[in-house]
Amino acid sequence: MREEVFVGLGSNLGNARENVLLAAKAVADLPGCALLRQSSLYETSPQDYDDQPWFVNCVLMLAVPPSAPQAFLTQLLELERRLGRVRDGLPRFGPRRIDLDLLLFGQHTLTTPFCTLPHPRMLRRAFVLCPLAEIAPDCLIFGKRPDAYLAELDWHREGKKIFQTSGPA
Ligand code: PH2
Ligand code: MG
Ligand code: MG
Repeated sequence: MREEVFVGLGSNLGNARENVLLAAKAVADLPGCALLRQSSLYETSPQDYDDQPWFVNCVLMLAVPPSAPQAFLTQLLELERRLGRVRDGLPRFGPRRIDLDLLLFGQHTLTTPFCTLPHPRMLRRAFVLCPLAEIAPDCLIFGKRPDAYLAELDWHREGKKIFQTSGPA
């Protein structure tokens, strides 16, 4: 039995496309992980902190050996550091070289200071829901598909560009 896991990737510092592709490969290469699907890369308007460059975002679907979600998240955060993520002194929701967010870990729901599942902001972010709908249109989050959540948001897309009015963080 392996867990079906979704990871969101984002970058808006340096060569954002290259950062996301490199990170996707590094996540897929984690011990025991198998990459099942990788979404397209999307250019996305910044959310929650407006004064920063557009992001490149994508979502991965992986099969992961059974473990605690917290242990997998710890591996993702370690990868962020290896790939040059710096957190000190930078604003929350601000620019970053690479961001790896654990979106869904099987059917686990969890609310702890370190790890909340499903990811607490994913359901109001078109830059997560749109790539998720591309690779897993039938996945259910609290009983609803990604498209149902997208229909509740003020957003639009032009090809692989996603525009969303930034709401409250
Ligand atoms: N990540 C954030 C804050 N805002 N906006 C976009 N478009 N893409 C992101 O990945 C993103 C964001 C904090 O993690
Ligand atoms: Mg994030
Ligand atoms: Mg993050």
